[in-house]
Amino acid sequence: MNEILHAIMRSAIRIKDAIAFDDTGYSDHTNSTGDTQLKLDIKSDIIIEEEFAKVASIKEIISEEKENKTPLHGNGTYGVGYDPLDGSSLIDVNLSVGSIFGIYEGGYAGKNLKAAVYVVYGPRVELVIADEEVRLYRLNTANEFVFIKNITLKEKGKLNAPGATQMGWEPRHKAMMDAIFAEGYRLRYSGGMVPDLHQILLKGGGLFSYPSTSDVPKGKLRMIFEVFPFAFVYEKAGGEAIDGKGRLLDLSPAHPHDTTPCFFGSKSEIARVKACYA
Ligand code: FDP
Repeated sequence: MNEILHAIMRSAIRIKDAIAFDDTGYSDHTNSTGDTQLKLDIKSDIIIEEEFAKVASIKEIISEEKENKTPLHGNGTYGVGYDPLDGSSLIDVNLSVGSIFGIYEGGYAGKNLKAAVYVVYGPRVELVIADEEVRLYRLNTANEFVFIKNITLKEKGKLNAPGATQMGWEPRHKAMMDAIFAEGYRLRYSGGMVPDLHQILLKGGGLFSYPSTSDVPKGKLRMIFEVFPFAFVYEKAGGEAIDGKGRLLDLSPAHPHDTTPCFFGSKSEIARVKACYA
Protein backbone atom coordinates (compact mmCIF):
# COMPACT_ATOMS: atom_id res chain seq x y z
CA MET A 1 0.00 0.00 0.00
CA ASN A 2 2.85 2.42 0.84
CA GLU A 3 4.26 2.02 -2.67
CA ILE A 4 0.89 3.10 -4.08
CA LEU A 5 0.79 6.15 -1.83
CA HIS A 6 4.30 7.11 -2.94
CA ALA A 7 3.33 6.71 -6.62
CA ILE A 8 0.36 9.03 -5.99
CA MET A 9 2.69 11.58 -4.38
CA ARG A 10 5.09 11.46 -7.35
CA SER A 11 2.15 11.85 -9.75
CA ALA A 12 0.79 14.82 -7.79
CA ILE A 13 4.13 16.65 -7.99
CA ARG A 14 4.30 16.11 -11.76
CA ILE A 15 0.65 17.12 -12.29
CA LYS A 16 1.12 20.25 -10.16
CA ASP A 17 3.92 21.36 -12.51
CA ALA A 18 1.81 20.60 -15.59
CA ILE A 19 -1.10 22.65 -14.20
CA ALA A 20 1.22 25.54 -13.43
CA PHE A 21 2.95 25.77 -16.80
CA ASP A 22 1.25 23.70 -19.56
CA ASP A 23 -1.31 24.76 -22.15
CA THR A 24 -4.79 24.81 -20.54
CA GLY A 25 -6.63 24.31 -23.86
CA TYR A 26 -8.83 21.51 -25.12
CA SER A 27 -7.63 18.47 -27.08
CA ASP A 28 -9.45 16.88 -30.05
CA HIS A 29 -10.60 13.91 -27.90
CA THR A 30 -13.68 13.10 -25.84
CA ASN A 31 -13.77 10.64 -22.93
CA SER A 32 -16.32 7.86 -22.49
CA THR A 33 -18.77 10.20 -20.71
CA GLY A 34 -18.67 12.47 -23.76
CA ASP A 35 -16.68 15.31 -22.13
CA THR A 36 -14.13 16.99 -24.41
CA GLN A 37 -10.78 16.32 -22.77
CA LEU A 38 -8.34 19.06 -21.91
CA LYS A 39 -4.72 18.47 -22.88
CA LEU A 40 -4.10 18.51 -19.12
CA ASP A 41 -6.67 15.72 -18.51
CA ILE A 42 -4.77 13.51 -20.95
CA LYS A 43 -1.34 14.44 -19.60
CA SER A 44 -2.40 13.85 -15.96
CA ASP A 45 -3.79 10.45 -16.92
CA ILE A 46 -0.51 9.48 -18.63
CA ILE A 47 1.54 10.65 -15.64
CA ILE A 48 -0.50 8.54 -13.21
CA GLU A 49 -0.36 5.48 -15.45
CA GLU A 50 3.43 5.83 -15.73
CA GLU A 51 3.84 6.06 -11.96
CA PHE A 52 1.42 3.17 -11.22
CA ALA A 53 3.19 0.98 -13.79
CA LYS A 54 6.20 1.00 -11.41
CA VAL A 55 4.17 -0.49 -8.53
CA ALA A 56 4.09 -4.31 -8.46
CA SER A 57 1.12 -4.53 -6.06
CA ILE A 58 -1.23 -2.86 -8.59
CA LYS A 59 -3.01 -5.49 -10.65
CA GLU A 60 -4.94 -3.06 -12.84
CA ILE A 61 -6.07 0.55 -13.09
CA ILE A 62 -9.20 2.22 -14.33
CA SER A 63 -9.28 5.90 -15.15
CA GLU A 64 -12.17 8.29 -15.52
CA GLU A 65 -10.54 9.33 -18.79
CA LYS A 66 -10.64 5.80 -20.29
CA GLU A 67 -13.45 3.44 -21.23
CA ASN A 68 -11.92 0.24 -19.84
CA LYS A 69 -9.49 -1.15 -17.30
CA THR A 70 -5.76 -1.30 -18.04
CA PRO A 71 -4.02 -4.44 -16.72
CA LEU A 72 -0.65 -3.74 -15.04
CA HIS A 73 0.84 -6.59 -12.96
CA GLY A 74 -0.69 -10.08 -13.07
CA ASN A 75 0.40 -10.90 -9.51
CA GLY A 76 -0.77 -7.58 -8.09
CA THR A 77 -3.43 -7.29 -5.38
CA TYR A 78 -5.11 -3.94 -5.93
CA GLY A 79 -7.19 -2.21 -8.57
CA VAL A 80 -6.94 1.58 -8.51
CA GLY A 81 -9.82 3.69 -9.83
CA TYR A 82 -8.93 7.33 -10.34
CA ASP A 83 -9.98 10.67 -11.74
CA PRO A 84 -6.69 12.26 -12.86
CA LEU A 85 -7.92 15.86 -12.96
CA ASP A 86 -11.33 16.44 -11.43
CA GLY A 87 -12.98 19.81 -11.95
CA SER A 88 -10.83 20.45 -14.99
CA SER A 89 -13.45 22.85 -16.41
CA LEU A 90 -12.17 25.26 -13.72
CA ILE A 91 -8.59 25.22 -15.01
CA ASP A 92 -9.05 28.14 -17.42
CA VAL A 93 -10.30 30.38 -14.59
CA ASN A 94 -7.49 29.32 -12.26
CA LEU A 95 -9.66 27.80 -9.52
CA SER A 96 -8.59 24.77 -7.50
CA VAL A 97 -8.79 21.31 -9.05
CA GLY A 98 -7.90 17.84 -7.80
CA SER A 99 -7.01 14.19 -8.39
CA ILE A 100 -9.01 11.39 -6.72
CA PHE A 101 -7.92 7.77 -6.12
CA GLY A 102 -9.75 4.72 -4.77
CA ILE A 103 -7.67 1.65 -3.92
CA TYR A 104 -9.84 -1.46 -4.27
CA GLU A 105 -9.25 -5.13 -3.55
CA GLY A 106 -11.58 -7.64 -5.22
CA GLY A 107 -13.54 -5.48 -7.68
CA TYR A 108 -14.75 -1.89 -7.90
CA ALA A 109 -17.61 -1.98 -5.40
CA GLY A 110 -17.82 0.48 -2.52
CA LYS A 111 -17.36 -2.28 0.05
CA ASN A 112 -14.02 -3.28 -1.55
CA LEU A 113 -12.28 0.05 -0.94
CA LYS A 114 -9.18 -0.34 1.20
CA ALA A 115 -8.01 3.28 1.09
CA ALA A 116 -8.84 6.55 -0.64
CA VAL A 117 -6.60 9.48 -1.49
CA TYR A 118 -7.19 12.88 -3.01
CA VAL A 119 -4.95 15.78 -3.97
CA VAL A 120 -6.00 19.44 -4.06
CA TYR A 121 -4.06 21.67 -6.46
CA GLY A 122 -4.80 25.10 -5.00
CA PRO A 123 -2.59 27.96 -3.87
CA ARG A 124 -0.85 25.07 -2.05
CA VAL A 125 -0.83 21.39 -2.91
CA GLU A 126 -2.49 19.25 -0.25
CA LEU A 127 -2.98 15.51 -0.11
CA VAL A 128 -5.42 13.57 2.06
CA ILE A 129 -5.07 9.86 2.79
CA ALA A 130 -7.91 7.87 4.33
CA ASP A 131 -7.32 4.34 5.60
CA GLU A 132 -8.32 3.71 9.19
CA GLU A 133 -8.04 7.47 9.82
CA VAL A 134 -7.92 10.58 7.65
CA ARG A 135 -4.63 12.48 7.41
CA LEU A 136 -3.78 15.80 5.78
CA TYR A 137 -0.35 16.37 4.15
CA ARG A 138 1.03 19.50 2.47
CA LEU A 139 3.78 19.83 -0.14
CA ASN A 140 6.83 21.75 1.10
CA THR A 141 9.57 23.58 -0.81
CA ALA A 142 11.63 20.38 -1.02
CA ASN A 143 8.73 18.67 -2.87
CA GLU A 144 7.91 16.43 0.10
CA PHE A 145 4.46 15.83 1.49
CA VAL A 146 4.62 16.74 5.18
CA PHE A 147 2.04 15.46 7.66
CA ILE A 148 -0.07 18.34 9.00
CA LYS A 149 -2.87 16.80 11.08
CA ASN A 150 -5.65 14.25 11.33
CA ILE A 151 -9.05 15.32 10.00
CA THR A 152 -12.28 14.68 11.88
CA LEU A 153 -15.72 16.08 11.20
CA LYS A 154 -17.83 17.71 13.87
CA GLU A 155 -21.39 16.49 14.50
CA LYS A 156 -22.82 19.54 12.69
CA GLY A 157 -21.28 22.11 10.37
CA LYS A 158 -22.02 25.52 8.90
CA LEU A 159 -21.36 25.16 5.17
CA ASN A 160 -23.59 24.04 2.32
CA ALA A 161 -22.34 23.10 -1.17
CA PRO A 162 -25.45 22.43 -3.28
CA GLY A 163 -24.52 20.92 -6.65
CA ALA A 164 -26.44 20.34 -9.90
CA THR A 165 -28.67 22.61 -11.96
CA GLN A 166 -31.21 24.12 -9.57
CA MET A 167 -33.85 24.28 -12.32
CA GLY A 168 -33.85 20.45 -12.27
CA TRP A 169 -34.00 19.96 -8.48
CA GLU A 170 -36.93 18.00 -7.07
CA PRO A 171 -39.30 20.16 -4.97
CA ARG A 172 -38.39 18.27 -1.77
CA HIS A 173 -34.69 18.89 -2.44
CA LYS A 174 -35.29 22.58 -3.01
CA ALA A 175 -37.35 22.79 0.20
CA MET A 176 -34.50 21.16 2.14
CA MET A 177 -31.93 23.54 0.68
CA ASP A 178 -34.11 26.57 1.48
CA ALA A 179 -34.52 25.34 5.07
CA ILE A 180 -30.76 24.80 5.43
CA PHE A 181 -29.97 28.33 4.24
CA ALA A 182 -32.79 29.77 6.36
CA GLU A 183 -30.98 28.32 9.39
CA GLY A 184 -27.86 30.33 8.62
CA TYR A 185 -25.71 27.87 6.66
CA ARG A 186 -23.28 29.61 4.31
CA LEU A 187 -23.08 28.84 0.58
CA ARG A 188 -19.68 27.43 -0.40
CA TYR A 189 -19.62 26.00 -3.92
CA SER A 190 -16.75 26.44 -6.38
CA GLY A 191 -17.94 23.79 -8.86
CA GLY A 192 -14.93 21.59 -8.12
CA MET A 193 -15.85 18.50 -6.13
CA VAL A 194 -12.39 18.13 -4.60
CA PRO A 195 -11.93 21.65 -3.18
CA ASP A 196 -15.60 21.84 -2.16
CA LEU A 197 -15.48 18.59 -0.19
CA HIS A 198 -12.03 19.49 1.17
CA GLN A 199 -13.34 22.80 2.50
CA ILE A 200 -16.21 21.11 4.37
CA LEU A 201 -13.82 18.55 5.85
CA LEU A 202 -11.31 21.14 7.03
CA LYS A 203 -13.90 23.59 8.36
CA GLY A 204 -15.40 20.83 10.50
CA GLY A 205 -18.60 19.96 8.67
CA GLY A 206 -21.56 20.79 6.47
CA LEU A 207 -23.19 19.26 3.43
CA PHE A 208 -22.12 18.65 -0.19
CA SER A 209 -24.78 17.30 -2.51
CA TYR A 210 -25.13 16.31 -6.13
CA PRO A 211 -28.73 15.02 -6.26
CA SER A 212 -30.90 13.38 -8.85
CA THR A 213 -32.35 16.07 -11.13
CA SER A 214 -34.71 16.13 -14.09
CA ASP A 215 -31.74 16.43 -16.47
CA VAL A 216 -29.48 13.87 -14.72
CA PRO A 217 -31.74 11.46 -12.76
CA LYS A 218 -28.74 9.37 -11.67
CA GLY A 219 -26.63 12.39 -10.77
CA LYS A 220 -23.38 13.36 -12.46
CA LEU A 221 -20.63 12.07 -10.21
CA ARG A 222 -19.12 8.69 -10.96
CA MET A 223 -19.10 5.95 -8.35
CA ILE A 224 -15.69 4.37 -8.89
CA PHE A 225 -13.61 7.49 -9.49
CA GLU A 226 -15.30 10.19 -7.41
CA VAL A 227 -18.12 9.05 -5.16
CA PHE A 228 -16.74 5.93 -3.44
CA PRO A 229 -13.35 7.46 -2.58
CA PHE A 230 -14.97 10.54 -0.99
CA ALA A 231 -17.63 8.40 0.75
CA PHE A 232 -14.76 6.45 2.31
CA VAL A 233 -12.97 9.66 3.37
CA TYR A 234 -16.13 11.14 4.94
CA GLU A 235 -17.02 7.98 6.84
CA LYS A 236 -13.49 7.59 8.19
CA ALA A 237 -13.53 11.25 9.27
CA GLY A 238 -16.68 10.59 11.32
CA GLY A 239 -19.27 11.80 8.81
CA GLU A 240 -21.64 9.96 6.48
CA ALA A 241 -22.16 9.58 2.74
CA ILE A 242 -25.48 8.45 1.26
CA ASP A 243 -27.38 8.38 -2.05
CA GLY A 244 -30.45 9.87 -0.35
CA LYS A 245 -31.46 6.72 1.49
CA GLY A 246 -28.63 4.21 1.81
CA ARG A 247 -24.86 4.20 2.25
CA LEU A 248 -22.96 5.01 -0.92
CA LEU A 249 -20.36 2.40 0.00
CA ASP A 250 -23.03 -0.31 -0.26
CA LEU A 251 -23.43 0.37 -4.00
CA SER A 252 -21.82 -1.58 -6.87
CA PRO A 253 -21.69 -0.08 -10.36
CA ALA A 254 -22.86 -2.20 -13.28
CA HIS A 255 -20.58 -0.23 -15.61
CA PRO A 256 -17.28 1.52 -14.73
CA HIS A 257 -18.69 4.97 -15.54
CA ASP A 258 -21.99 4.64 -13.65
CA THR A 259 -23.04 7.67 -11.62
CA THR A 260 -25.19 8.09 -8.52
CA PRO A 261 -26.89 10.91 -6.65
CA CYS A 262 -24.71 11.63 -3.62
CA PHE A 263 -24.67 13.50 -0.31
CA PHE A 264 -21.57 13.84 1.87
CA GLY A 265 -21.58 15.53 5.24
CA SER A 266 -21.44 15.51 8.97
CA LYS A 267 -23.98 13.41 10.84
CA SER A 268 -26.51 16.13 11.56
CA GLU A 269 -26.80 17.27 7.92
CA ILE A 270 -27.01 13.69 6.62
CA ALA A 271 -29.81 12.91 9.10
CA ARG A 272 -31.66 15.80 7.53
CA VAL A 273 -31.12 14.43 4.01
CA LYS A 274 -32.42 11.01 5.13
CA ALA A 275 -35.56 12.65 6.54
CA CYS A 276 -36.08 14.58 3.29
CA TYR A 277 -35.61 11.55 1.01
CA ALA A 278 -37.31 8.92 3.23
P1 FDP B 1 -15.96 18.93 -13.87
O1 FDP B 1 -17.16 18.67 -14.73
O2 FDP B 1 -15.40 20.34 -14.03
O3 FDP B 1 -14.89 17.87 -13.98
O4 FDP B 1 -16.41 15.71 -11.75
C1 FDP B 1 -17.26 16.54 -12.28
C2 FDP B 1 -17.31 17.95 -11.72
O5 FDP B 1 -16.46 18.88 -12.33
C3 FDP B 1 -17.08 18.04 -10.18
O6 FDP B 1 -15.77 18.35 -9.82
C4 FDP B 1 -18.03 19.13 -9.77
O7 FDP B 1 -18.45 19.05 -8.43
C5 FDP B 1 -19.17 18.92 -10.72
O8 FDP B 1 -18.64 18.35 -11.90
C6 FDP B 1 -19.85 20.23 -11.03
O9 FDP B 1 -20.97 19.99 -11.80
P2 FDP B 1 -22.10 21.10 -11.98
O10 FDP B 1 -21.46 22.18 -12.80
O11 FDP B 1 -23.20 20.40 -12.70
O12 FDP B 1 -22.52 21.60 -10.61
